[in-house]
Amino acid sequence: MARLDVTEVFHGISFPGHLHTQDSLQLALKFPFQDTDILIVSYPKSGTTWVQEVVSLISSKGDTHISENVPNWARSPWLEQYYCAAVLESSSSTPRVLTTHLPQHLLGPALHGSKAKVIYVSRNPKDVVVSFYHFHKMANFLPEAGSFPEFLNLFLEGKLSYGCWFDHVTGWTNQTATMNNLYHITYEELSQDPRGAIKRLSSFLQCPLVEDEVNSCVKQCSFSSMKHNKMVNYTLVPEAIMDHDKGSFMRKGKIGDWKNMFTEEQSQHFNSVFKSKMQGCTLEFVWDERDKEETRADKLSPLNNTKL
Ligand code: PPS
Repeated sequence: MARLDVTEVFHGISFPGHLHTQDSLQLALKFPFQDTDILIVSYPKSGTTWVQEVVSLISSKGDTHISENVPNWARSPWLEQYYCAAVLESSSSTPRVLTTHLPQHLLGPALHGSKAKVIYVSRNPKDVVVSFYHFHKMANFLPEAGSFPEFLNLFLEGKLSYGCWFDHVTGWTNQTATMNNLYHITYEELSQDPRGAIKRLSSFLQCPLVEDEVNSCVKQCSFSSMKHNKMVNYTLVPEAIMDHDKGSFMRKGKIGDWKNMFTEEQSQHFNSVFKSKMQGCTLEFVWDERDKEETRADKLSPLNNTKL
């Protein structure tokens, strides 16, 4: 299935036709979740692959065999992508780990009443848009990136593939009050306190780890380790689909890289759009690597107490 130039518009949101069909998207909305399922949910470029890796490692108690031998899309397929059903059929592993970029208003009904464990991953949106911009340059299944100012406007208008970041984050995180099987983890938390973040996630997944197992997870999911791991760095994807001469999937892996792309004016404009779209949202965001020293690990995530 190449369809590199095809875009599927589904409920007003654009999805790359290389990975999605109207049928696969429609099937996702009726996905029969099992109570034992683990679902990783994110807007693109928020740390999806990182959390996939952490969940694999936690589930295997720090054993790196799966991490080193099974591509991430085969161990935690995107449920809206066309190959998901085939992957699930050929795998007998429990719990099943699934991934999705779908917004809450579309996927919520399928999860209603389910005890599946849902992990929502978010990241500072300025870093998301920069990462997404660079990814558009190498991913031949996404539209042309255009200039950064053009791309930034499309992001702020919610017109990029996978829809609006603001709707995605507010839609899912608003559920934390009512869904006790939803856990919110942030890219920044994983970056600043990987050990603590892994321990908290393992406890949410009811898969407690001993110290050596935590050590192994921390090491294996570090940026340098994942950058060189073919099972997660997407170098297994053919050049025609992802052009690795134009960039790396594991690009920088940093907090605050947006400062290398945004002008002061763009940053001010972003802040004002952010303020109006996130009204009433209590999430706090880490905007800068320097916030690291000021941010205490115990202020980070679990559930509603989230500092982004
Ligand atoms: S996707 O396409 O939606 O699945 O992308 P996603 O995995 O959500 O995001 C890719 C960005 O996450 C960074 N990344 C990491 N950063 C730090 N440490 C680790 N271990 C790690 N793994 C992935 C990856 O480098 C992308 O961010 P940028 O800013 O582009 O480097």
